[in-house]
Amino acid sequence: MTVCIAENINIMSKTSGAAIKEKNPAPIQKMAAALTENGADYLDLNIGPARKDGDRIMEWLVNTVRKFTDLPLSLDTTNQDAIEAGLTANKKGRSLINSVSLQPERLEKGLPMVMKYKADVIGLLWGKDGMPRDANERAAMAVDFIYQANEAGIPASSIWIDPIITPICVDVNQVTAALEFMSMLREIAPEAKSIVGLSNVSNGAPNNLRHYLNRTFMIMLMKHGIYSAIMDGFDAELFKIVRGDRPEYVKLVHSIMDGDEPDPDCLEQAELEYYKTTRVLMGKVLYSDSWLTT
Ligand code: THG
Repeated sequence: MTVCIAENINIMSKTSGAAIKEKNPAPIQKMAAALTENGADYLDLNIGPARKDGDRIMEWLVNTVRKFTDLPLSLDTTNQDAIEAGLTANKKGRSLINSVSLQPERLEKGLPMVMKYKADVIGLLWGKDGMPRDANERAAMAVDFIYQANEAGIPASSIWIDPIITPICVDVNQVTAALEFMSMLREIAPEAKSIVGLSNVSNGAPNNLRHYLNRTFMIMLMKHGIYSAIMDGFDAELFKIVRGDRPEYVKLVHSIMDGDEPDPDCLEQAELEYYKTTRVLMGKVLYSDSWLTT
């Protein structure tokens, strides 16, 4: 069962983002309680780059949610001082550092923090030259990250590899490459965990259609044994999929991935939506905002 990390407490979000900026605890605490109730396994606390006062913002945010949930926290920022402030504030709870990339200065500062605070770490496959171009580059970077982390004393089981998911409307080949890499990771490093930012795949798609892409992509990742996903913690249907309550759709999507070509005329409405969306995410049909209706 996939570990669900709620993405919703987030500097970009209308409600929680404004509350973080104003240091207004009530909306965030309400959200933390609701996400916990919904069954989230972790809360991602995303304060963005937070170049100014990042440490104080993260410390405040950790203390704010801590009063309302016992869930482990994913500390999401590129500001490493803010990560450390979050780790310190969350000393009694479990923390996941989101994230350490393969850029040398990130590794140098990030890996010792993992050891010092006995945290887990997301290994973001972003290197000196930016994003990996295909599945093989992702594999090489994953091996490199795990090797360097092991050298620093971090066991593979504390490493969560993130292949970087990018929007389907930008480049379907990057989506299929990330999926292909997922199937490779289990062989390269069976003990390492995996993680994706699920909603990235639907960034740029019309808001009312995003969940079709997110849910279908989740099922596709499950075929390759995805360990965890940063996802919309308010999407009840997505939780049902992840918790094993939608076996019929999982079976359908996985069979299409295996090469089955069901007759669309024999599918009911929900099945048809999964069918069309799977074909788009596999690159069999070109993405357009009207992919569900054409
Ligand atoms: N990998 C890792 N960390 C990550 C990502 C990743 N952190 C950030 C991101 N990607 C995952 N989190 C989000 C959070 C929100 C959205 C997408 C991904 C999102 N939000 C709506 C939007 O921007 O339109 C707005 C929501 C709102 O207003 O509440 O799409 O890949 N390691």
